Amino acid sequence: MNTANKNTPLLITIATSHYCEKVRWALDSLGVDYVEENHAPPFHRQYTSRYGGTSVPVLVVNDKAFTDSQDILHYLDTIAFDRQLYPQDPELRRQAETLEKLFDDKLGVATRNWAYYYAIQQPWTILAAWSKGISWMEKIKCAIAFPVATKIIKQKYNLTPDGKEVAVQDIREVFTVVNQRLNSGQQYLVGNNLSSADITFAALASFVIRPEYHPVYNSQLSKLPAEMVVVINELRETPAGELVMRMYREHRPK
Ligand SMILES: N[C@@H](CCC(=O)N[C@@H](CS)C(=O)NCC(=O)O)C(=O)O
Repeated sequence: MNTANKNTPLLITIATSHYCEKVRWALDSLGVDYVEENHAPPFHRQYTSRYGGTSVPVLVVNDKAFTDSQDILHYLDTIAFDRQLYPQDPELRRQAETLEKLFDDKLGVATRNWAYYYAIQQPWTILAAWSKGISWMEKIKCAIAFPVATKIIKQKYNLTPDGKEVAVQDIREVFTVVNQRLNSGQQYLVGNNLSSADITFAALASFVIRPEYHPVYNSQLSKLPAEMVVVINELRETPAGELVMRMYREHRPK
């Protein structure tokens, strides 16, 4: 629950959401103080709708609210002093924003659908994930609504074997784009510094890489279904997968 004073930015999240991890990482990397308020789907909507949003993350700062992760990063970049999320050079900035959009629109959707496809087959896992950080009252409501909520999510995200195959295909396509950008040994996706593109890629790919130092997910694969482990191991071996692991190791503040 929000206990900070009213000037402290409030980040409304579902704890396990990778779009929320993207914004959390940006806030942490800029050293911005904030309070995170976790909710479970579909109850998050009760809180996001107050600010005109449907999905999480939502960032509320004084009388302003930002309801999309890229808008949040743009805003944070305007208040940052010594570090930037976007390159100063206009052409590099354009490249970072274009990559971020591709990751938001294609990679984040695909990795979520892929991870949900397996998680939904283990109801206790998903209930535990949704319950992270939420109040006792919401935990009870979440348990009661769980059968209906999972049914809705199955339909909304097309959590079928075919839907999962489409998701894997989309993930591989985005990884190919990233592998091509890294083919001359670049350390970062754009220019010579960490940018929104690296943070977004690493956060949104974290379901399929399971890097060490992730604040929510464990990097151990032993409890995951064998089919997931095959894909994770394949992607970890790629330059893009190595980038995700290195970004978490070197740039994800505790
Ligand atoms: N384009 C949005 C996507 C955010 C998004 O899809 N969030 C998911 C969590 S992973 C969500 O809130 N899903 C529940 C819903 O849409 O009601 C962003 O970048 O902020």
